[in-house]
Amino acid sequence: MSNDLLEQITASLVDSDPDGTAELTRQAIGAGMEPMTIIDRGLVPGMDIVGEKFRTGEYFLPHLIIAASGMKQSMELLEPELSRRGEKAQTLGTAVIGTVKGDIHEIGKSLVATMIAANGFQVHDLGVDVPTEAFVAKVKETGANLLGLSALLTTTMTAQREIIEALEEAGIRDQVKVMVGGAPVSQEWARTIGADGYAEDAVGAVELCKELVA
Ligand code: B1M
Repeated sequence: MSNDLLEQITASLVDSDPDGTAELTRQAIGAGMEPMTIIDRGLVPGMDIVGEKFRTGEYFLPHLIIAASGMKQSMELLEPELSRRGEKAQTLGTAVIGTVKGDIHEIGKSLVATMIAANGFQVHDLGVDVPTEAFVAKVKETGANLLGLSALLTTTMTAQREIIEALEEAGIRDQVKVMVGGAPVSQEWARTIGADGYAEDAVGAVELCKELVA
């Protein structure tokens, strides 16, 4: 039954039925499923299939936009559930997070932000298409000990390197641990640009953040 629901959630994203995605997510929550199970085994596979169909030319930009709206509606239902599970977490530090300039992919970054917040970080989410200077200014202003940089495009991941260089120029590189992530990003890339860590997904991001500030 629960596997059926997860498969239907995946299919609703692939079939461009965002209201269906939201309704099925509501049903999955009502059935007592864990929010991360719904995300990892229902929603993310759907987004991956849509992305792959876009890559091969079977789907076009409107398909991406509609799928993203389905995922966003579902995330709005799931975020309070994720936060509730982290209610008792202690404060581990202050994190600034955003998607780098030129990049408007929001969903993965917001999921990471929600999960970090649910696990004890005070999070300042700067949104998407964030200029390099805005990251540096927010780290200075908040005294953050963690900076999360999301990039979903091969053309924008280079901004992660730029931001690390800007932190060095501003003399605050030692104050803050830098975590990078996003589909084209890898451990190797993180090492190349001098980031402190790379996380593949939101659960990995939480573990990494805890390690980095330990
Ligand atoms: Co676009 N897009 N998109 N897109 N999009 C991708 C990324 C793409 C892989 C699709 C494809 O071709 N297969 C491709 C990138 C190719 C590349 O560069 N290698 C692509 C492209 C080409 C584009 C445009 C250029 C298309 C065009 O206009 N011709 C354009 C660029 C716009 C821009 O940013 N300037 C574009 C636009 C869009 C939409 C706006 C329509 C929409 C985003 C809407 C929104 O976010 N509000 C969109 C979508 C939805 C996608 C796909 C289908 C799904 C992304 C998503 O939300 N996934 C995507 C294909 C794919 O990824 N399979 C694709 C679900 C989300 C939960 O996962 O974001 O990967 P993800 O986040 C994960 C991990 O990556 C990680 O944890 C998250 C949770 O597990 N993670 C972090 C992410 N950030 C992290 C930060 C961390 C740690 C972990 O620490 C800080």
